[in-house]
Amino acid sequence: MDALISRLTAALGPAAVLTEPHDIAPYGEDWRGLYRNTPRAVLRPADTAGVAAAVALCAAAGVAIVPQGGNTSMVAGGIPSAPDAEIVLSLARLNRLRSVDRAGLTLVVEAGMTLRAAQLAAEAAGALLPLSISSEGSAQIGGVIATNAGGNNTLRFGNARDLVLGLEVVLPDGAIWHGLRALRKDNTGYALRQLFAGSEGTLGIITAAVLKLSPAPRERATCLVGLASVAAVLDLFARFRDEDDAALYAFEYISGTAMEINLRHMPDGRLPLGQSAAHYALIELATTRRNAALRTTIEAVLGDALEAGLIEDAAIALSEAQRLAFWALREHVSESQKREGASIKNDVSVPVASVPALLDRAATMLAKTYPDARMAAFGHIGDGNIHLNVITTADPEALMADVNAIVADLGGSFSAEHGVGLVKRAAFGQWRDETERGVMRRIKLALDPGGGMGPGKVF
Ligand code: 2HG
Ligand code: ZN
Repeated sequence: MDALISRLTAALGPAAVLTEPHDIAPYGEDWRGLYRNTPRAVLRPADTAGVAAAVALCAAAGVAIVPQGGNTSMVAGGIPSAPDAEIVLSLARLNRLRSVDRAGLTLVVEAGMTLRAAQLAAEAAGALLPLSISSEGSAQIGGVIATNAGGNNTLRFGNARDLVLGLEVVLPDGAIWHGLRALRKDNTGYALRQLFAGSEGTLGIITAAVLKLSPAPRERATCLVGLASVAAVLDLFARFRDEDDAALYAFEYISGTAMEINLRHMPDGRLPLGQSAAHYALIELATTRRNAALRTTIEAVLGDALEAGLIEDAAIALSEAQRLAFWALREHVSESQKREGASIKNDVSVPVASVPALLDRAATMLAKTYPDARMAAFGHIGDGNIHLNVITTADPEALMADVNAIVADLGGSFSAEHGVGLVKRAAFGQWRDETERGVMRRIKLALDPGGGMGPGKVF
């Protein structure tokens, strides 16, 4: 190990190689402080050549690497899989904007740039990077793509992989794949960019990406609605979709329990409604059209819904500050749940029409089997993705298995957007059949025969 550290120091410079326990400790812990595996060392290369050199040296020495971006994974995807076994390679210093093409609506950024910084770079060019997740201030582009992050705008723009046109990737042997093509059409063999998107750092290290932008919206309108049932939430969703599908950028859900916990832990959290409700929907319309009067559209849909007895209360944001305050309520849920005490995360998806059945059946199961459980569900209901989080002292594996059985019965997925990482490996083994896992294992073996890239993740 010492010989490897010397070679890495010679290749990357001493400032890029951390070995002191207090320097490396933060890289071995997930953001909730629930999972911890100390790395053997931490590498912080400054560019793609540095990443390639580090990977080649580690591969030659037979030492495994775990790539790490903003370390915001919900499934412990960014930390080592065992104590004192792997070297963490941080992409944080690869944070440059390489180029923006306004005419082609593309952005080329390095892996360590935060999603927020990439959004701002798009905005400065008069465009929109249509990917928004609660952790965007810390999450980095490389990790966002490697985990195929979803978030709040999936129903309109898709997940991270839908925005990837090209990639630059350091392969497990240290070779660089120069795939930064900014093409809308590139039908030349296997779509390798899509293989690396969502590979969770097990097939190579993404060092830069070409992202697809959209025109910047001229207008946005946002509302928060209180409702009595999940069925009513879905009914309201259908009404907005039927009214103006193209403008429906987000349709988010917060259960009454999740909101109550949230308001208790948010320093400036305030419900902008006259009364609390059993369920809430946060809805955002946006458009590039001129004079679209989206607020009038919202008023019309909510007016009809009120008349039909579908909604209890609603508030429309009247200023940008109010719009951001509404979104802060949604984006703080995760942090509030962390403060409330370790919740068991079930990032599940079902066909959207099955969401009421999912929540009903989960509530019944929890009441019967886990008497101390509080279900604090929220999420991206417009695309069928619910964060069915449960606050309990129960055994996480047993509880996740019970939730996943309901999800599978409804034709859903045990991980909608957070990936498999370390935490969902049992579910992956249980709910993906041998044929599917076998194909993935063969791909892994073909690209990483030595198993040195992100060991212990996914499989
Ligand atoms: C969100 O939608 C994130 O806010 C976090 O995906 C979900 O904390 C969670 O379970
Ligand atoms: Zn989410």
